[in-house]
Formats: sequence, C-alpha cells, structure tokens
Amino acid sequence: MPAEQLTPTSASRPKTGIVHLGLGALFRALGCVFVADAMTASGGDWGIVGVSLRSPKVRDALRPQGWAYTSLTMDVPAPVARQIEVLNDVLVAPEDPTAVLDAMADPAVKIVSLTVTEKGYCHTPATGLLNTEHPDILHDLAHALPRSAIGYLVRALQRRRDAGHAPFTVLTCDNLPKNGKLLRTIVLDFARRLEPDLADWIAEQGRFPCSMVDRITPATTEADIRTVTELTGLFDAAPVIHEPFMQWAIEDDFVGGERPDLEVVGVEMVTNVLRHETMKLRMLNGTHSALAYTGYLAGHKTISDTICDPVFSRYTQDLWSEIIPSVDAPDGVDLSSYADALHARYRNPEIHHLTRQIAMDGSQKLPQRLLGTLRSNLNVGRPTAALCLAIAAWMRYVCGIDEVGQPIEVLDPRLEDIRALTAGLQTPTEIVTALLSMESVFPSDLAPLLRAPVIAAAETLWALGAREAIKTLQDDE
Ligand code: CS2
Repeated sequence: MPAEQLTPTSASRPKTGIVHLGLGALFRALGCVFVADAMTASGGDWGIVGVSLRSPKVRDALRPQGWAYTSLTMDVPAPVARQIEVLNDVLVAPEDPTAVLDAMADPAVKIVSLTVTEKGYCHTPATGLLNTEHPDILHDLAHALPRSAIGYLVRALQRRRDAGHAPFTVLTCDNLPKNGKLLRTIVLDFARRLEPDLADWIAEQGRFPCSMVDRITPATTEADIRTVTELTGLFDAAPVIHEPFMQWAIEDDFVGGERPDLEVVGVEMVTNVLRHETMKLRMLNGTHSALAYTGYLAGHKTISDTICDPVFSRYTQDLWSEIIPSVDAPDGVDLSSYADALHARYRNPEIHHLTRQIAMDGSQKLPQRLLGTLRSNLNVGRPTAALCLAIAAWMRYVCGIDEVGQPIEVLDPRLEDIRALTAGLQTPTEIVTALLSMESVFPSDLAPLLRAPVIAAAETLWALGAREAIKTLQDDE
C-alpha cells in the first residue's frame, strides 16, 4: 500500500515576512528551521515565500503537500525526522517573474534572503565585481522583467522606492567572502547603470548584512525519499537530509531592526562576521574542495569515503596545518578543535555528500576557498604544498578525464573557456600555465607566484595519481 502523503499539521501559517531567492536544500535545512524555531520561541510573522530561479522541481514536489516537508537529521544512534511548516508558497521565477517582483515589493516583506550559489552573483570571482558582460546582466539591464537574482533585487527595490516603502534587508547566505558587502557592491553597480538615484537610495537606506551559514546538506536522492517514508510512514517528495550540526552567524544590521528573534534559537548575531566567514570558507569549504577533486580522482564517491581513507585523512590534517596560520579565529574559538570537529563531521557515514557535487563550479569557488589562503602563505613564506596539490587536482579534474581514462562530467559556468584554453595541451606544465591565465579566477599578481609550485604538484599528480601524489607530500614530512 502506498504511504499517505505528508500534509501540514496546522491549518494556519504566519504571514510572509521573508522572500528567499534560490530555494535549495541548504536553506530548507538551515534558514527555514531557524526561522520556524524563532517563531515558536518568540512569535512574529516570518513566513517564507521561496523562489526557484530556474527549475519548477521543488515547487512541483512541495505544492501537493501544502509546502510542508521533512527535515531529517542524520544523528547517532538514529535519524530524527521533523516536519517544517514555514513556507507559504514557492514561485518559479522564469514562469512568472511579475509574481516574484510582487512578492518582493510587498511592504510586509522585511527580508529577502539568498542562497543562489556562487555563480548566481554574476560577478567576477577574482575581483568581486559585477560581470557586466554576463548575459543575464545584459538582459536584466535592458528588460523590466529580470532573469538574475541581482536583477530581481534591484527591480524590486526600485518598486519599493517608487511606492514610498522602505527597502527590505538583503541577507545573503552564500559561501562568498564578505558576502553582504560583495552583494551590496554588485547591486549598487547594477542599480547605478539603471538609474543613479536608485543606487543612491539603496546605498543610503539598504542593508546587506554579511552572514555565515553552515550545515552539510547533500542533494536529496530517491533513496533518501524512501528512507523518510520508512521512518515517518508519510510520503514526502522533497525532504532535506542533513547532519546534526548547524551554525548561522549574522551581522545584526537590518532595515529598521526588523528580523525574527534569531538569537533565542542559537543564531549568533554579531557586529562583524568576517572572522567566522574566513574560518569556515578556508577550513571547511577549502578542504571540502581539495577533498572533492583529489578524492574524485582517486575513485572516492563521497566525502566520508574519502576521509576514511587514511592517506586522505592525513592530507586533510596537512591542509589544516597550512590553513590555520592564515585564519584569525573568532572570539572563543580554538581552531584545532574546530578542525577536529570538521573531521568528525566529514566522517559521518550517513551523510552521502558526493565528491562530484562539491567539485561543481570550481572556477567560482577556488578564490575564496583556497587562493586567499595561498596568497597569505606565499606572502610570508609559509608552506603551500598541500594547497597547491588541490589546485593541480582541480586542473586535472576540469580537463575531463579521470585517472582510469574515463570521462568526467565537469559542471562549471566557465567550462567553455577552460576547454578552449586547454584544447590539445598534453603536459602538466602547459595545462597549469594555460589555466593560471584565467584572470577571472587567478588574480594576475598571484598567478606568477603559483606557477612553479602548482606545476611541481601537477607533475606528481599526473605521473602518480592523486592518492600516491598525496603520499609523496607525507613522505617529505
Ligand atoms: C560544499 C558546501 O558543495 C560545496 O561546495 O563545500 O555546500 C558545504 O557543504 C557547506 O558550505 C557546509 O556548510
């Protein structure tokens, strides 16, 4: 007998106070959970309207179940399922851009939050500036109904200004350095090209707090959907599966101070989130990307498989030894304990976080995850061999053939450029030299400093394969 479908347990919902752009699994596993908890603790109308910027998949899955879904924490000794009922609607932007702008322009909406992934910012990762040649940006500057998150933000803010309403707070939750400041710069640049007065209004009245979010949330699979049905007895077409750990640190800078009572549920409301952010981007996301490329090349499917291989476990420790001296710890945080906790999180065998999922979009991820650390270390002569091997592994990965000669399905917005730069090249030296010339990824002053150490790493990697190449680093210790 098929399981009964999950439905909301309560007939009423809070009014919408938040519109979230880019409704993926991470925000449903973290932001929605914290906001739901904050309302349980302190009340308030902070219902969320989610916006999918591309596919109708999540909307189609959630609509028949009244926007409710299961959050499944892969805890020990047993997983814990919980029903989350904070979403009021999910809009699919390409189907109805006006509905999205209407939702964002509603004065009852105080916050527009975003998880649109790195490439959703339409910026140049090496500089943090708006990419004015991006096709979606060119489109959005010329048309009133946007395609990009940036276009939506600016057009919706324009409508609020024209209607005499206050702006919403723009709360980015993506893994980008100084994410709020970066987004503010991009939004103001776009707005200035559209209407300079609008840019001035946003600059003066808008708020773009930086935030750091952390919860490991792999993409949901069919097997996960079956697990949830077995556990709860209810069919949920779009559950989210995640680790127990969750952390959200936000700069407490909201328009009119209006926000859910997040601190009562453990969100860290701080004046400056930079140290949290750098720690997480370099120590977590940096090692994640390094393990994704090297682990994939060595034939490991998930992060937990990779880290359970002793060679890779030690490699991760070596990476942290190179990364930690470049990180200024947030108050009260001990970085080696933070690394130990990450190691334990990566080992969670119930979290099937695919190396190829994390390997996606490397051209957008490397600068903040690995290159900042490399720059800090090269500046003062600290070791970089483990980090350089990660860069070399990205280069081998994007060349598209794995260590046993099988094709790799490389997903990256700069894939065409990568293919054009590397076509016909054979040797690691040629490939490294070609890829280091991508100025949108490798700043022109850093690339020459990386050349020799990355070529050395690439030569070993191409000759021996990832696992053996890592072992040579360890033999040198
Ligand atoms: C991962 C992140 O997919 C990736 O690139 O590194 O999504 C990571 O799992 C989260 O940032 C953890 O908070």
